[in-house]
Amino acid sequence: MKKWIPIASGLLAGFVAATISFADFSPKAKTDTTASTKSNAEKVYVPFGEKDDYYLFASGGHSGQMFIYGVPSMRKIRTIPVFSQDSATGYGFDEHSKKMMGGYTWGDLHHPAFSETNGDYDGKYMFATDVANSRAAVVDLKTFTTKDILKVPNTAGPHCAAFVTENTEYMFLPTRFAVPLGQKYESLDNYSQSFRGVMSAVTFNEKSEKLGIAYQVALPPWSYDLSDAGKKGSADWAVMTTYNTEEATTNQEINASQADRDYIVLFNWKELEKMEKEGKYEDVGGQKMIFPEKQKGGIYLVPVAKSPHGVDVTPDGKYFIASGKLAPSMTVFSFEKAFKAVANKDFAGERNGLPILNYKSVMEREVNPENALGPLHTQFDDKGMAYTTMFISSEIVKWNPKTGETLDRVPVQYSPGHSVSAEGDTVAPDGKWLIALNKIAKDTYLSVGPSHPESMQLIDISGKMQVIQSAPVDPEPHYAQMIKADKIKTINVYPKDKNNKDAVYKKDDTKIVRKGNEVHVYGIAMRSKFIFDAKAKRPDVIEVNEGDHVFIHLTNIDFDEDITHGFAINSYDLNMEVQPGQTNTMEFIANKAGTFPLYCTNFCSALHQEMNGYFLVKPKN
Ligand code: RUQ
Ligand code: CUA
Repeated sequence: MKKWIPIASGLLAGFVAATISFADFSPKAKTDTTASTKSNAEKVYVPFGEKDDYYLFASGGHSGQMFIYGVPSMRKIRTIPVFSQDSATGYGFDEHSKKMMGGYTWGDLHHPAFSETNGDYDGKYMFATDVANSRAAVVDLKTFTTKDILKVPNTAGPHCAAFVTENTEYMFLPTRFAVPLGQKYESLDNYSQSFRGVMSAVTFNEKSEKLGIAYQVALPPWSYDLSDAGKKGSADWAVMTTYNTEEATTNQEINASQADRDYIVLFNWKELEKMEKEGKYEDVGGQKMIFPEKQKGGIYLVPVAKSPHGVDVTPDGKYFIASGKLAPSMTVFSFEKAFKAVANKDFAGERNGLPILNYKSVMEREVNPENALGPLHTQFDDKGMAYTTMFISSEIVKWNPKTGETLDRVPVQYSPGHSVSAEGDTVAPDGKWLIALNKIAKDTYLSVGPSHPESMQLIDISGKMQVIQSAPVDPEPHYAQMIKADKIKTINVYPKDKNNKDAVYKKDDTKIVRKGNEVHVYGIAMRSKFIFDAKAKRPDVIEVNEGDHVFIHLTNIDFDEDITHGFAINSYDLNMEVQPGQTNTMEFIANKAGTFPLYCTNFCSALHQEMNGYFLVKPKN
């Protein structure tokens, strides 16, 4: 085993990545052979005309977006704008997406989660949360577009989400930063009395395609970190890690690392749901807030090695595994033992009114692979084996949760945060592939100056672990999920929508309507022209008065896959997209008088360059 330990493992907690040299760039992984006769290049090569087996949905971190890659080719296919404006698609400029974004211009997207049916990814929706502006979003996988965004009150940064229960009943959003209820002003001297770490039970209605909040829980003022839902026998439960149970209000680096143990919060969401149904909550600014120190019986604490970062439930739903980023061990806990401890009131006291389960009664085993440092997150394969990322010793460790035995190790370049395995968060992972999501790329790619992209390394886990491909990702993929490609069924064109009053499908129906100082344009985009009013002398010109409130409703009548049109007005800082068959609206005040060319931004035909017109704004006087 020793030979697998990268250079960095000799160093302790100091930020080790900086000391790793290029010489460590995976020469062992490259020369190591497996039973497979295929070369590594062949394994990742997807010939023209063939498609990847898996979609990878990677969080785009503080770009606020989601990135789609194909696996095993590791080719980037698309960016889905979610929490930030995106001029490539006009997202955040058109009326609908602008409204969804709720006045914010950016987001920090961390953990994407697929919708699930019976604990398996169903390929219908993808959820994500925004740590920066406390929002939750849902992406429709028929169109790869964001359907709804919800601003979550009383919460400041749901870093620990998203994760969904077995049938997408709930997505729980615990907060990373504790704040006073209503996020109102409060002196930090009153932190312990007045601050709370609120968790929200977010629901998704498939019919209306809207997110909502069923209830919230006012947890102690701690920081909550990555969480996971139970599976099968533990499906009614969920777990999340905590840190800063010290309740430090400054210099957290030191002050939040004092206590030897923090907690895993173990909660029964069926019990919380019952409390909500029975009215056992208080109204806090219109939210149903459950106070667990008053409503007992839904939430328990389990002591865990200090400042844990992640907790993951095994595919069989029997265990939850926590990794202590400041303690070099993974701790395996048993759900069955936890249920027994709950039933027997096997408590070791209380914290903030929450019962603490006896560590010894719930803990199954502590696992300490030799010289493995900085364990963060765990994924699983088809045989139930665990793969844990080691941030400090820069490697992936494969081990058996049932015995604690270390099975394999592979160095990665460098400092992996999460890793993701094929269908890894389901009740039946696929094995085959694991991707290390590395925080530091260093000298992996052509230099782009002092700052580099992050990197994703594809690891073949069908035999002895082998790093076989690497792709830059920019910025960091906090987490990703990998789904079988054939589970996703996209549409080719948007169908005609008779109920949409803004849609126009025939040239003769185009028109410009004025109501006072409101101007509504009902236009079409087609190869290779805009028609705003077919009866006008110049059908591709819009003329308004300075100060008019303008609505441009535009329908793409090319019902033809991949023929997308864009619409931009020069110097007006406006831009939107209409995909095949889609209707979209742009709303603005014509506050600048003058002559402004308008044009299609998407190269849609040989005469795309001719797809333009004028937006004329007559001055007030
Ligand atoms: S995090 S590197 Cu934003 Cu999931 Cu752990
Ligand atoms: Cu339409 Cu270019």
